[in-house]
Amino acid sequence: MGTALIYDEEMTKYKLLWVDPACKIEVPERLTVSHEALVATGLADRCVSIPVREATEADILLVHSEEYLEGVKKTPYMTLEDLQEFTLQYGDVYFHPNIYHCAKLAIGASLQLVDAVMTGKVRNGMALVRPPGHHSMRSAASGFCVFNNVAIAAQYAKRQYGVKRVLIVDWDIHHGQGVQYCFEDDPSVLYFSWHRYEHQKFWPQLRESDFDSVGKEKGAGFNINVPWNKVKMQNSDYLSIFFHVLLPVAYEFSPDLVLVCAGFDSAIGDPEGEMCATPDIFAHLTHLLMNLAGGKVCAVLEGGYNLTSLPQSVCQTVQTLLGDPAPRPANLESPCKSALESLQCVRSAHRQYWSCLKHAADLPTSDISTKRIKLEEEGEKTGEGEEDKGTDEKVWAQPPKRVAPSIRTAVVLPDGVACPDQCERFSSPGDPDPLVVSKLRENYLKDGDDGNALTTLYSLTALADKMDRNEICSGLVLVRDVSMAMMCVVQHAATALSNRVLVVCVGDGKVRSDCSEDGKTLVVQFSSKESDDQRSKYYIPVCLQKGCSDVPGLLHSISGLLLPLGYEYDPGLVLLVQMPDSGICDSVWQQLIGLLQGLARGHTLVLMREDERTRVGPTASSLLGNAAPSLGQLHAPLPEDVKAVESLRHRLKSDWKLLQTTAPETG
Ligand code: X5A
Ligand code: ZN
Repeated sequence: MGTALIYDEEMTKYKLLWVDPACKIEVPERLTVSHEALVATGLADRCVSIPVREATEADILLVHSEEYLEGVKKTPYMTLEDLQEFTLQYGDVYFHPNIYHCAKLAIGASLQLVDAVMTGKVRNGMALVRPPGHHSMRSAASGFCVFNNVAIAAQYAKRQYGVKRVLIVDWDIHHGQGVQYCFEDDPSVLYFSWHRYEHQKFWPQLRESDFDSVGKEKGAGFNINVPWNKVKMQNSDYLSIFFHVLLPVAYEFSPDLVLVCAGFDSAIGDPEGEMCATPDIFAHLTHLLMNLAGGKVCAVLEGGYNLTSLPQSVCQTVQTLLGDPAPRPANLESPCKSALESLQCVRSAHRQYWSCLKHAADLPTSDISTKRIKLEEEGEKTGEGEEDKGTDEKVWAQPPKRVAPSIRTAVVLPDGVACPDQCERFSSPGDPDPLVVSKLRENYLKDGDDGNALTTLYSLTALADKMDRNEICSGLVLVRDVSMAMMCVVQHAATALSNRVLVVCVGDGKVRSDCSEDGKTLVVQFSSKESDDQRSKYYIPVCLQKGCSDVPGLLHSISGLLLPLGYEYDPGLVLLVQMPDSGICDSVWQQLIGLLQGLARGHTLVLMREDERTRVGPTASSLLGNAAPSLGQLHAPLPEDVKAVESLRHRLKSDWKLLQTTAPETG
């Protein structure tokens, strides 16, 4: 199953014909440089190329009014003066004799993408379009947008394919007010947008772009606005919104389709956004969405005006859609104070609608309006008193080439267990190193163990070495005694591996917590047993009431705890261990594998007990990069579990900054 790329040069064939400083950045080159970068990197060739089509009037009328359509329809025949006058009724937009044609192609491209994904022709894809769409409203053009491509795509998916729930993720740096207005009272479409806001001083300067516009009537809770009140937000600010708002809510919502308003004016160097997130962040934003909706992700270009960061960001997005491991999320800093304030406000505004936020201890319930006033006052004295978000550095390194190892997934399986398609059976090359063998025999083997057990352990360490050296991406090893094999890898990591190892342990069982004091390994264990070991920064036991069998509880701790820890720790290898009788079901297990592959360039090594043969298929499939099956709508996690996660976050947030969900108190 591939990735669709939908593009047509025709959409470069309109431009601004008069002087308008507000519109001069929206140029045809935006599209040509993006497409050329995809071609030059070989990514375009790896995609399934699908032709655009012209939207029909019926398509357009899914979102727009007849009067508005009739107006736009006349623009191809207008004189320059008429076009200018027509333009004047709208804000920050221009018309051109060919823009109506291009606008129909932009919708058509988005609908072709939805068709290809919904019919299973491809798994996911991206449409490179002009004009963008998310600002346009039922009866108005706005912000370079003529028709609302993504809003129409969502309505189309509901009509044409009976899609019940659509998630729209708008990571463009502007608020897609057109999308918000379209679905405000509609609970079947969850709209998420972050946007430069600066206490309503930034375009489009709308009161309703703030965090307290949560949707109306039946749609209350299904509109999520994250206002950025400062510029220069960084990777960690973006990620913390994903971990602590978008992902938990998205999993609870359980979309059948994910549409992305993929604007890249949220990247560094953009003259509109003035943010500092680097192009590689889009690999992670994309990756984190790719296990929702069974992997059905459709990205549609919106903004992006820096002709260097735009193509880089587009390439990161498409390469991730293609399944290549994301680059390491290196050097994440603490989210800034202003971002944490926004995060806290959004969580607070939505806690009554989403059970994943309901029991959060850090959230006030009713004083949102007070909070808003307080923030507004602070906004008056622009920028003073708070930390300065660094220098004006707008230089960034080009993301390094993402080279995937030639072997994606290697397996070490007992005799008689078939190797899943596309995996490689791994056997340690050459003669075993006698020193390593004797150490293994001494430390890990019991008296009754045979030569097989030794060979398996030896293969395990050899596989870890190969992954450490980026020769193999991911691995699966079935062993007799998982605890022992885990300790064997941990020890090996301490002495022989060059990279930090994140150990994720699913299920009960004693894990030696003294193994990780030096920070070479970070151990997170999910179990039903309270641990007496509550002190260490590098051993984190997560106790869930029903252990790993409770889906919402486990998922809640994955997005709110494991992912932020993992991203900040930035391991070179993830060791995922399934303890006997962990109680975890296949679909959550697959979600966990999928999400963890955003770390360590996808270097995930899974350990399971040798009698877990029925899990080999699903596990291998996830390691190979296939999307995990959807979990369905989630019920509320147990209050005790939410509280347990909250208190762990509280204990650890001074050591691990991405766990913060509130702004530090100031006097
Ligand atoms: C799609 C998009 C931006 C409009 C900015 C107007 N529009 N000042 O990024
Ligand atoms: Zn934008």
